[in-house]
Amino acid sequence: MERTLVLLKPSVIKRGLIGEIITRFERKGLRIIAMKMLWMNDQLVEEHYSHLKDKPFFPNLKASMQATPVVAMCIEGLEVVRVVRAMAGVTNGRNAAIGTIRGDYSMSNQQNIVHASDGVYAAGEEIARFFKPEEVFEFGDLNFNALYAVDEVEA
Ligand code: IDP
Ligand code: MG
Repeated sequence: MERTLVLLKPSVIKRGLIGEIITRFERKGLRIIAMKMLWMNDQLVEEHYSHLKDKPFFPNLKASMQATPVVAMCIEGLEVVRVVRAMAGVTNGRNAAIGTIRGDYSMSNQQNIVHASDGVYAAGEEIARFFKPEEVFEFGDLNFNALYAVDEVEA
């Protein structure tokens, strides 16, 4: 089953929206298989946003990601990388479709509520960056037959 990394950014923690955002992933039928609160240090922010390190807004982005701890989650589901990106909406909250997380909770390009891995390969790298293998849990099939058709999931 595919996995992705989601971060609830400091704006979520400041605004008291942790439960509300997590609930959206649970209601969709996705499974949280790892979760922790942590303060992102300089190295972690620089690695996580290495594709943006030369952008003029990088110092502001870095400070915003270190304003409070973040909540990191590993989420599992069929095609979960694409599904969670679709749930997040486009980067700028002002442009994100209403009904997406950013569209419903953000008015900002930077303070846009969640990070979500943008591809399966990146997801693997990002999960390993935030979680040790023993912090990611496997716990049986639970309600799989309520979430998926039998021919959608491998035995
Ligand atoms: P994504 O989060 O939608 O994948 P990226 O381009 O990977 O978008 O950018 C990572 C994060 O950097 C964004 O979520 C946002 O917080 C911030 N960011 C991206 N572009 C800008 C910008 O033009 N101004 C300020 N912050 C930005
Ligand atoms: Mg990105």
